Amino acid sequence: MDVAVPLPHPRWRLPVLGDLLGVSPDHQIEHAVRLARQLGPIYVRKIFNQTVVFVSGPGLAAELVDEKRFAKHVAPTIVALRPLIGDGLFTAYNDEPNLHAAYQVLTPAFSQAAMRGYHATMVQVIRELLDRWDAGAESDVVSDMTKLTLEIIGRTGFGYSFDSFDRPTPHPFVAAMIRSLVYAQRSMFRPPVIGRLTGWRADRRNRADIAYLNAVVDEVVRTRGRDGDGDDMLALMLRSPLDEVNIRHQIITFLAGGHETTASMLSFALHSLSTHPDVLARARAEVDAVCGAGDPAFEHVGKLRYVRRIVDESLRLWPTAPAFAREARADTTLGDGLRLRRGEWVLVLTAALQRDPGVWGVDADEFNPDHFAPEAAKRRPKHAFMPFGTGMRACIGRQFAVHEGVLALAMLIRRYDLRPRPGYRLRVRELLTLKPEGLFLTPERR
Ligand code: MNH
Repeated sequence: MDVAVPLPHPRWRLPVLGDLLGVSPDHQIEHAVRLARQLGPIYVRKIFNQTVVFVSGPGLAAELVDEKRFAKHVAPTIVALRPLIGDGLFTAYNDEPNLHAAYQVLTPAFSQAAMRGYHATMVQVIRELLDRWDAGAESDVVSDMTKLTLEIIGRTGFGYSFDSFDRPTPHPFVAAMIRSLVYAQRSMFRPPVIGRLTGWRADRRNRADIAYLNAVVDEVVRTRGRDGDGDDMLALMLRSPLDEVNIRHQIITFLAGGHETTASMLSFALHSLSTHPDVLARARAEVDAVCGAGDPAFEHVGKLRYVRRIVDESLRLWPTAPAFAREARADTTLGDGLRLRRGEWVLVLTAALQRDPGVWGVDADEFNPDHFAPEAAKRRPKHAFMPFGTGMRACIGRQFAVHEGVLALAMLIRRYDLRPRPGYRLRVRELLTLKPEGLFLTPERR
């Protein structure tokens, strides 16, 4: 990488550790966002021997979304997941043959028609959560949203129930998955040699977790039978030319990617609704007007415009996948001075981009769904909001997550007021994705 104009960087830079000193692996994103505020729309950091460029300005972002010049980069954080999910959709390299084979097979599972097919199952699962919440006990929100979204992806995509609501805490699949995500994340912040010596215990644990995750997947497939019918994600894959190992990778990718980010999104949204009863009241009035008394129908979901703004606003403030990487397709210059050779890459820090006061106004840090009112959206640069990434390899599950999110919020706020714990202040945890920490709400029937 060649910098014509020197880029801003943090003040203390040490050999070996680079700029990493004093930053816990659990607060990398928070730290990166703070640096963006201090240093501006592009800055550079040294992380061990790796130079990473962080971009958070809408002008530079607009260049980076140009698919003729840039493509997804499978960044080190994603490479770290390859022992678990190999050439699955999320972790595949752009030129891997199975990537294109998987698109052919799986794209139909994410069409509007497919969403229509999943709708009744989503409603059914959400009703099971309502049954639990009707008891009126305080909810451990992240735990409950994790049960909800894992159950939804399990049943819609794979015809498989994790019996989530009959368990005190989410299925052990979730714990094993989170441990292996954390392991992958931490493995990046281990100093090269010392890390290898001190990490053997974690390595062993991780091998056991991967074996367990694979066993769960095999159970999901066995439950179906090799030539099972139906047209869910599993059926499409089992009838396809994708090989067994790749199908395994895809199943873990969809079970993990399909629930974790969405659960966090819903948790942040419920937190904001609990602290903004006016927003909740307005959304509830919309749900009453659009859906009437019965279960929301498929067609209703697209009409819940204000609830949709709540989902978008949550993803703006807390993009649960807070960054993505873009690599140069050919030698090029980014902005007015960063020369990138083919294959060199930069990180788009969505978490900072989406709070840029120059774009979002003086209340950029405030929860206000009217940031997504149509007039406001028209005035804003297009690439200031990218919670699902961009281009060819943007999130395939976007419509799925939005449909599920709007539907779940609608059914919850229609029925309950949300009482926060007195004095709770939002704390954000980073476990590959962002999620609220210590969030408890008491649902009260309206
Ligand atoms: Mn999802 C890619 C965010 C829900 C499955 N997802 C991405 C990317 C982002 C993202 C950002 C792009 C990463 C990159 O460029 O490196 N995803 C989200 C968020 C939510 C979400 C914020 C919920 C909210 N994702 C879902 C759901 C599923 C899913 C639900 C599946 C059911 N996501 C994927 C897959 C990819 C992906 C698979 C990889 C797609 C590809 O590379 O072609």
